[in-house]
Amino acid sequence: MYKKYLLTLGCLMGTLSAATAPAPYGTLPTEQQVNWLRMEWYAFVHFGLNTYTNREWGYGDESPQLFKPGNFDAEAIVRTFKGAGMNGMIYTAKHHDGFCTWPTLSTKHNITQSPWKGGKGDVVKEFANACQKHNFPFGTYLSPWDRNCAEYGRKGYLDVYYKQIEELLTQYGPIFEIWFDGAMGGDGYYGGARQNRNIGKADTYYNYEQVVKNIRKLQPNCIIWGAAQRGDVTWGGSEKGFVKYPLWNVRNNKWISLEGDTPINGRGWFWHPGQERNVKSPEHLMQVYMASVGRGANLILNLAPNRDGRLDAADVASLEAFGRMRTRLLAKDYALNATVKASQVRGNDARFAGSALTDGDIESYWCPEDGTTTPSAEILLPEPTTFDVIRLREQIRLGQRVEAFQVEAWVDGQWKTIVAPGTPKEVETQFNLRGGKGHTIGNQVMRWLKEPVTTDKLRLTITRAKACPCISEFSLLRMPSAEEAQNVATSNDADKPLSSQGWTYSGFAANKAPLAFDGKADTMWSIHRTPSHFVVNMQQPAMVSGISYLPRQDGKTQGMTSRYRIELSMDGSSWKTVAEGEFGNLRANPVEQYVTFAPQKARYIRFFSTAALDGVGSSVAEMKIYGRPAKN
Ligand code: FUL
Repeated sequence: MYKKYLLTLGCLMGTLSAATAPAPYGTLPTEQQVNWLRMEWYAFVHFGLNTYTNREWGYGDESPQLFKPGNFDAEAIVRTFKGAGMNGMIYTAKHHDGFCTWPTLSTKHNITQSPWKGGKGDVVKEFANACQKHNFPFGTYLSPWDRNCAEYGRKGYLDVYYKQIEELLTQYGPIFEIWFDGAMGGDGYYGGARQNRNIGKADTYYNYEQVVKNIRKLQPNCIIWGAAQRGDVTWGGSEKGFVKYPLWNVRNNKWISLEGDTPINGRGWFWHPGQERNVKSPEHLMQVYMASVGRGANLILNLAPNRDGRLDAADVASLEAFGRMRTRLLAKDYALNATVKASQVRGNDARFAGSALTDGDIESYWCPEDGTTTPSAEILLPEPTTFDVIRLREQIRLGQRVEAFQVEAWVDGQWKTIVAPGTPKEVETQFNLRGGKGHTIGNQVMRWLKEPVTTDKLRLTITRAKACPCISEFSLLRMPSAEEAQNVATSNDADKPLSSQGWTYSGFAANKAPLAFDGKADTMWSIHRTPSHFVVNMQQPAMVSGISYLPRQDGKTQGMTSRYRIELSMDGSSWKTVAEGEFGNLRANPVEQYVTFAPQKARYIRFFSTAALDGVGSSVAEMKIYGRPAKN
């Protein structure tokens, strides 16, 4: 009785006491870096003159006449990527050979000189448009090294290069990532000089400090790859796709995350005749995934269109089979909703309780008191469960903290170590995948056990950390075979519109708000007022990741919402702004518009129409809210 009383008191104090959140530790990621890490994997597309010359690096003297992809279909390519569950694509707008695949004004060596579409084509635009249409992030690769340009290695080239950066970042909508490759200097055509050119230090020659500043101005959300370590992310260290583990995002006091890169085809980054013999198997791709994403990096996987402008069937088959395996792997977390008994909870505050580990919400986290760096938590499953992959996440917004962890399973009446804590010397390189040790966590780490384990009780112990750990997820997954995954439908989670059944609305002209969610383009929410807003109460919380907006379709532009702000809330009273901006080019092209943001848990969405075309008003013909259902 006394014990029970104490327990109740404890719980009461737990809910009443409001512990302060831990102070951030060390260098933190930017919001853009956090969002980027959550993209996990996306496609690389190498496509240009090398596609026609059977080369990986063009010399710079190739004739633009070679470029004629008769059946190029950017949308088909984007659909393939998206269908496989990829979360974006990056296209080589210019590779080292200097051929610009868009009608740039910076050099004559560009697409207008090719026979494709009578010199009126623009590959960058076709990819960018297809991506926008499918709500698929688009990025670009612009080789700093240019073996065609006569001025390369001299000051004159910089004007050319900066102009190219500016064109790509101002004419093609949002660019989620831009690559500044490290390969540079050496021999090349250089306008006919056919010389060796040495640029000295790339950082100095290209003036990356200034380049980065300019990009931040043009597209503040764009992730910068490379740029002599001045960017946001950098090379994972091998073109096989793996990154080294343990993985620390902070180096030299800067947060720079890693991206593992590899082509799906063993022949190289560009398309080569006969390459169907070299396609990597879905199982191999899973190893790549586990050794990149599974170690806390992102993965960029290259698929090269062929001379026709299409992806090879063999590459696509392997991509899709791997995509199904990945979807199946992530589809079920066997620890979801499991009870958690933590050794310590910060201020006994429910906000920092162990249950955050298994609540499916990547923002909430379990955290002990300051000064406690080796806490543990028992995870109690409702029944014996079999799994072979363990995934952990840290709340990286508070900094990367964990150096080593251990996982034990209760088997045959005793604790058995299934992930042993790593020591700093045991660095994982290559693909030594199964049975790996527990080192860093970061955004996420997946450990693939030597063999499946069956248990109903586990214990997670953080064995070394730089500050009190903030762990947001503990998941148990099961690795499928390619056969098991055969019939799995893949899709991009973030891409599913939530059903509007049962939703209620408030705000301005609330009685008309349902018309924005009725699937009918010819009915709309509208009001003679700017700014204005409506609130959607979804009744159930969801991890919300974006919206789509269809402007009024009746041919009128008056009161057409052209600027927006989106806020989310769990309780309908405290709100967080997740996106604001402009819906561009509506007058000429009032097509469906998409806004995406990092998934966040919300029950209420408040949509503000903050500006309108042609006078006062606010209107929405149709809106969809994207995300996936979440727990209360
Ligand atoms: C390297 C380049 O030299 C390769 O050709 C390829 O583009 C790869 C992704 O990056 O540094």
